[in-house]
Amino acid sequence: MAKQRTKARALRDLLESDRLEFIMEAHNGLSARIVEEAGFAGIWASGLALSAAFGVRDSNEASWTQVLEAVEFMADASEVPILLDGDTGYGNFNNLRRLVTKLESRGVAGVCIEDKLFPKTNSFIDGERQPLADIDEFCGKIRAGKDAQRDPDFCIVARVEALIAGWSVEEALERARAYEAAGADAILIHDKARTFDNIKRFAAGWDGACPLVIVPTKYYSTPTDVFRAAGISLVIWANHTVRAAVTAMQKTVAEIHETQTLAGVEDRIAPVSEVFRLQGDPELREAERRYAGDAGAATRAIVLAAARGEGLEPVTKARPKAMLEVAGKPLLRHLVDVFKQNGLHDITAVGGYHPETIDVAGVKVVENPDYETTGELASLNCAREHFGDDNLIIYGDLLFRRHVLADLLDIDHEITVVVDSHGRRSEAPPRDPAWCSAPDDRSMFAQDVTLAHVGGADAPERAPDGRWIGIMRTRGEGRVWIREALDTLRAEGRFETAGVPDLLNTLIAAGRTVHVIYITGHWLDINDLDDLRAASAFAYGETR
Ligand code: SPV
Ligand code: MG
Repeated sequence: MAKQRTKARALRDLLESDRLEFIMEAHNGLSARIVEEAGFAGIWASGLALSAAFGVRDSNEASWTQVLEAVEFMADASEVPILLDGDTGYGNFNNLRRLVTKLESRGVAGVCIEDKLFPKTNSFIDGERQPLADIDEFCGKIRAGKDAQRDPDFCIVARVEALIAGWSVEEALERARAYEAAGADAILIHDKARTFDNIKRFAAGWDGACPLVIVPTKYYSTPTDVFRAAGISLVIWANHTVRAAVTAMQKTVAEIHETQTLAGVEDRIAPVSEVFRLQGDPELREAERRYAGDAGAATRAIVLAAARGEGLEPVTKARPKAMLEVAGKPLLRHLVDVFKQNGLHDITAVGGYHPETIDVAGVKVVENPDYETTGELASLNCAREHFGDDNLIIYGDLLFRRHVLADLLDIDHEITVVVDSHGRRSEAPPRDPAWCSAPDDRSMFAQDVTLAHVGGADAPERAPDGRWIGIMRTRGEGRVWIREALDTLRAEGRFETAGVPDLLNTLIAAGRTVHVIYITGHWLDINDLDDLRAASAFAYGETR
């Protein structure tokens, strides 16, 4: 197996690459991940940004161990190499040795140290008044750092502050040559001028082998091609992540403070789900499934709740059928309560009509934006990321007694559906009629019955054995079978408008066994205003 490139090697490759490379500032784990996701091949752990995020000045007010802690979170959150802005090394050669050792142990790829005195001040604050380090002392520090590193690829970037402190380009070059001789892996030449002129002269006069690194914060209007032409190796965009965050935070909190509501800002800020994603929550869900035994493998419920509901228009002007009030709470709330009583806590509803009104604690909502022109399977497909090994797929307009679900959860087959052998006697013909391998025989305990067909189209000639009530469960391989059946429907051009009965019939046609558990009543669905009235009585405990 090929050995994975270390982060230190990756930073070295960036410095030594023959094209201009870029790294971007980050100041905590979250911003590190954002920088990496944007495509940057490396991260600048900026002293300015880190201290700003801590709410202190860029004057070594945060201790080096506090910086170390922050940069460790950044290294954990990202795969790309981090170059830490190590200021002056937080002391003398000995402090730098300890810093290098600790950085290596935390997965940081390199450190940049500047030739100023501890405690340093940010280069853009009274730069001229800042004393430079003695060249020999700084060279000793570089040598000590290089001797301390264990990984030969760990990089020490020597930062020349001569131009910042008002010294000449010649002084900067002399220092850079000394630092290279002391073992530096690259030279960062910094300037606070608004033009690139000084650094261009520096680069032209640079006769060393070390790659050159720049921080164009002040001369930002210089075209990037000019840096290329000057032979620069690495550009650091040094503080724009924290500055972007500052502007966004200031605007948002000011508006919330002024308006005393979240309504105006909600659509302009990242949803909480995006924060979860950046935190790596999907990985934890997956790990729970693998490692947390039963709890992790728990059944997930996918509720199809996109429909407004024909026959219910007077009461569904502003919400889908699943959010209709029944006995004092939305229908979906009743479902969730039964799920929770049966140990189902991973619940996703697929919304379509007024999805914003689907607001039930404990329910994740995904949207089928095309619900008006597509069918149930298209909605189901919108929830595919929420599928696990064990899924309950259920219509959102049902009420049923707790035992219906408890019995279904006791069964171990790949695919199982619930069929009511009493049907809905009031219905003629019944919705979703179901034909099974055998009728419901109450005298037989745990009879093994399979589904032969569901729905009116292409139905067998004989009377149905009951009615499919809109609940199915898939386990293990069943999920793969469903994916295959969806592909078949797609290939036949039927996917867009197909319903769950089409899925079941396609599974059966493919030779998959769909098991049946029979029930006799103890449930209802809501298709008209009469059903809605009956639902209240049912929910209050009167079975029909
Ligand atoms: C930093 O990002 O902390 C730097 C670069 O050191 S600068 O702020 O330009 O000095
Ligand atoms: Mg700094």
